[in-house]
Amino acid sequence: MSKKRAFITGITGQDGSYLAEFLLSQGYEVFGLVRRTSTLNFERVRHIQEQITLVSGDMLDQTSLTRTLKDIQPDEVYNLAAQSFVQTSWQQPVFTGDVTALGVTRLLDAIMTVNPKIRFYQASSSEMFGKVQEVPQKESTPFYPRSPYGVAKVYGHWITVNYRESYGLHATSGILFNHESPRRGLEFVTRKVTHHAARIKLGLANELRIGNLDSQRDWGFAGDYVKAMWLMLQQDTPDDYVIATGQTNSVERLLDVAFSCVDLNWKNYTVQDERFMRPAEVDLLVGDPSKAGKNLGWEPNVTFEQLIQMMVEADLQHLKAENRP
Ligand code: NDP
Ligand code: GDR
Repeated sequence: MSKKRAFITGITGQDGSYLAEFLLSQGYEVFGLVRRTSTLNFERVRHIQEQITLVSGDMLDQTSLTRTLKDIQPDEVYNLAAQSFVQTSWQQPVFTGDVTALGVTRLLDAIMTVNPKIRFYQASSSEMFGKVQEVPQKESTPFYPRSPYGVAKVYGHWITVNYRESYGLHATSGILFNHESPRRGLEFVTRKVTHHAARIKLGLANELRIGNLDSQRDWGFAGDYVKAMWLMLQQDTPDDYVIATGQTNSVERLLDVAFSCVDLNWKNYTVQDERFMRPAEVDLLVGDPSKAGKNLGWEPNVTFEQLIQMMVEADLQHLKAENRP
């Protein structure tokens, strides 16, 4: 029997790299979309580059998406590409809408043109709940996005549902709460904190400038969450699922846990800085993953404390290797 083929947009990102590893372990042939850049940014997939095929294209370019699907003829498409940093979405609202919202329609349309039997996963986000209308948030909770990014993701969610209902596509929206890892971008708060805790411990920095300490997030491990994406596409009937741990922690607690890992008190090193405050904040997110537990048999394996410890240890190791004389 020939191998199943998966196409991943956003393969060079945090989730793309974990999903590619997972699909390879399931025996898939894995293809990924990459943007042309003057300097290569394949660090997260370098260790598997020989086992995957990277194809050039862009979520802004319809032709590249349709042509790629025609060439590859995938069974499953995972749309992880996005301008994914909430803060940047206020500086680049139109670009964020183009990639993160309209990009979804471009890809769905390419599927319609090439083969409507292709199964489709859309990377939706807990940021759609924004100013939350109920606690915890579940699939039926109304959306109230609080940033251009959140608004773009609401569009991506509904266009996925719309193509499913209009054309009968096997299209699924996974509403994932924050998930992190040692491969998380340095601009996101967990990695920023673990990286700085490690730098300060090693004497490479002496302060961490940070924004709102009170916001609360439901943080899980990216390696656990990519499995849920795959499980969703293995179901006979497409549906939408919340993926979360069900636990929430504040940024202040994140600081506590990360700095404790290196035996330091965060209060001695942290400075609050207006530049990291947002025009509108999402104060509290906590998801109810019970539908995913029941229908997909999915549950998270890594706790918040284990996750932060894993990230601090990885940062210490990287920094020691980088700074070895
Ligand atoms: P990253 O920011 O790490 O990765 C984003 C990926 O999208 C990168 O590979 C990036 O490529 C690619 N990309 C951006 N713009 C384009 C474009 N115009 N054309 C083609 N590719 C593009 O995000 P994550 O891995 O953390 O998240 C994956 C997806 O899941 C995103 O859609 C995100 O919004 C969503 N999500 C993430 C959550 C999280 O907590 N991590 C939670 C809920 C949803 P390049 O490397 O070239 O920049
Ligand atoms: P988020 O993640 O906006 O939830 O989006 P981020 O880590 O950027 O912020 C989480 C919370 O921490 C507060 N915060 C800071 N954030 C950053 N980045 N830097 C700081 O210095 C800082 N200080 C406090 C923020 O205000 C916020 O409340 C992530 C992304 O991965 C999205 O793509 C995804 O959809 C959602 O998670 C679910």
